[in-house]
Amino acid sequence: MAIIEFLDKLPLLPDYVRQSYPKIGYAIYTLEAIVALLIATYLYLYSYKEFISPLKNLRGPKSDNFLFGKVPTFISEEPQRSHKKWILKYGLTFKYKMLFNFEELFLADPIGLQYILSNSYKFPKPEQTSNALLEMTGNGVLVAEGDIHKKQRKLLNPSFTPLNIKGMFDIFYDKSEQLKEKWSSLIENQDNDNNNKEDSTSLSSYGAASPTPPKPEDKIKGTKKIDIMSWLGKATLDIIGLAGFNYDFNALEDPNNELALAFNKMFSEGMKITIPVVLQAIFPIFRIIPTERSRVIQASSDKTKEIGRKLIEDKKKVILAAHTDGHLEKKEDIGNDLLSHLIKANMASDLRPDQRLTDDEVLAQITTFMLAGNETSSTALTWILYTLAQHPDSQKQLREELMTISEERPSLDTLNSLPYLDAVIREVLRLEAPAPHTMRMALEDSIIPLGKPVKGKNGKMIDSLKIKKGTEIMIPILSVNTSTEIWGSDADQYNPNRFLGSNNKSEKDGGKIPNIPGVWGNLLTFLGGTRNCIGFKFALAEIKVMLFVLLKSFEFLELPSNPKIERKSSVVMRPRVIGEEDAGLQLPLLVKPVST
Ligand code: HEM
Ligand SMILES: *[C@@H]1O[C@H](CO)[C@@H](O)[C@H](O)[C@H]1NC(C)=O
Ligand SMILES: *[C@@H]1O[C@H](CO)[C@@H](O)[C@H](O)[C@H]1NC(C)=O
Ligand SMILES: CC(=O)N[C@H]1CO[C@H](CO)[C@@H](O)[C@@H]1O
Repeated sequence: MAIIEFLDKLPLLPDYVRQSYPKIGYAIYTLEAIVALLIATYLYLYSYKEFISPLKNLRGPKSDNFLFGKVPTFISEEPQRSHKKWILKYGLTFKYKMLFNFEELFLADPIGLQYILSNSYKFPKPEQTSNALLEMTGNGVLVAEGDIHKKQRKLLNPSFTPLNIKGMFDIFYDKSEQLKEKWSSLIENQDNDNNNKEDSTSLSSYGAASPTPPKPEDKIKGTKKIDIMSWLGKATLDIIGLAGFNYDFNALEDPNNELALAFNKMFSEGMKITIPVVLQAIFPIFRIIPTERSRVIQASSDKTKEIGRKLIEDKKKVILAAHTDGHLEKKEDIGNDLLSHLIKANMASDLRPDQRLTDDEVLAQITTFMLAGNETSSTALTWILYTLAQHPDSQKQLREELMTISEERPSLDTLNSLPYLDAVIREVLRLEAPAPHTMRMALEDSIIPLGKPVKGKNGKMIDSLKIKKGTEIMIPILSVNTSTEIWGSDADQYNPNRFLGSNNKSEKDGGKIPNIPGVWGNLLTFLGGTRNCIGFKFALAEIKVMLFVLLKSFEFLELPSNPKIERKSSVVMRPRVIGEEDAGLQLPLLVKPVST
């Protein structure tokens, strides 16, 4: 039973499989024989693949074992930490193995990345990634490839113009102010600390300040321990709902919104990695077997679609009504949300039928906005406030800059004219990129140019890399953001001044900001090239408004009990308190009204 014992040690094996061994009985022995044969074949192919790999000459860390490659290492420590070690050892480009010996190319080389990102249709997302996304969002702009993507991007781009983003400003302010009111009343109302002890995950604690009560030393008069992450998440969900498709989740008040519940269920189920999921990813034939996961996803996605279709129908009616009156161009008539702009663009009379999106494609954009625009923004804001709590001087300097603005609701242009606000956001998004990495796959054999050649196994320098069709490429957004090879010796340090006037830039670099092929601020945070983040100006505007409102009202301090925060990386990288894992993802800070 050696193999079974081995399987038993696998972290991924669900309990119900373990419990069913005795029942399976002698069939196991037959199975063992088959498995042994498979392993022999596998080992043979393993050495064969190794032998013919065009990446043969590229160096990289040794596998942890022949079945799982480097996966155990990535499970046991933050991948960024391993990446960093290996960059020091092998340079910006190397390879390692993942599950079942699949080779992955690690590419942090700016020139190489530039090449991949500007030829994005030749380097699509790997099939497992796009299948998982397809299941959740449908064929929206995050998933579509080639001409379909081009068509969608073209129709969506006008939704994100600065003019249209300005039209969403009231939503940003309304929700930021609503959040501010919530926090103010939590701080005033100190008595409810004991109410949220019972069950941290139940809906009854939905409006609680934090999932775990404050320790005695964290109870300081006039302040409150607040889990900023969940609260910011409610605000960003409300914002993407209203600004995205004129739908009020009202998450700041209401835990029971049906669309939010359906989507959350779909998302958490979709992100689970279980044996059937892994098998289905590797052997597509297994996809015909229905799993609990696909059932849950299907049910939630039906619900999501039903609500989305209704939104689209209503919107179309409004537009058609306005159109017969000859008012189509008047934007008051159709609403200022992303979906309205899209539907309007899609109904324009000068489009050929093949240039239009189908109703299903329009629908897919709604779920795409929910997926791409909620957690990313809330995570970004969470890390920004956390970093400011760790750097009180920087927080003070930023607050002083914001206080120079006397208007209650300054415009986008006014907010964009504040250099320190911009520098702080850039610096935190550099160090804490909400999406820490992404994957691509070569659609055909390709040659990738390298800006910083790396030494091959044969001792010669490699300045361009031949890769085979199907090679998977890891784009380590965060490691590029924080590589000392790229940013200089203070790459790990929070130093917003590196983005400011010449006196204040990173000394080691002599004030030089490196040339990274990102769409924004020389950072890869929003990626770059033809498939950059379409929402990046939206996100920055939203973040600036929220910070403006919140920092003028509150001071953010680390808790005196000084809990250790760790980073959990799935699709986005989010915080958790060590020792309070049961409470889920959270980031508690001490929030204190600004004394005036
Ligand atoms: C700080 C917040 C955000 C960050 C860090 C971020 C980051 C990213 C990244 C890294 C990608 C590339 C993903 C990949 O191709 O592998 C991306 C794509 C995308 N983002 Fe964002 N995003 C943010 C906010 C938003 C918001 C608010 C929206 C919508 C309103 C949005 C919509 C999208 C869409 C639709 C794509 C797919 C674009 C395409 O493939 O053509 N994002 N984002
Ligand atoms: C939105 O983001 C927040 C915070 O990250 C998360 O708790 C919430 O479940 C998300 N909601 C949806 C519907 O995606
Ligand atoms: C440079 O940094 C210092 C303190 O870090 C600050 O007082 C000063 O205003 C900054 N200069 C510029 C040009 O932003
Ligand atoms: C969030 C995160 O993983 N940050 C890392 C950024 O990179 C530096 C150095 O490369 C690490 O020290 C941080 O932990």
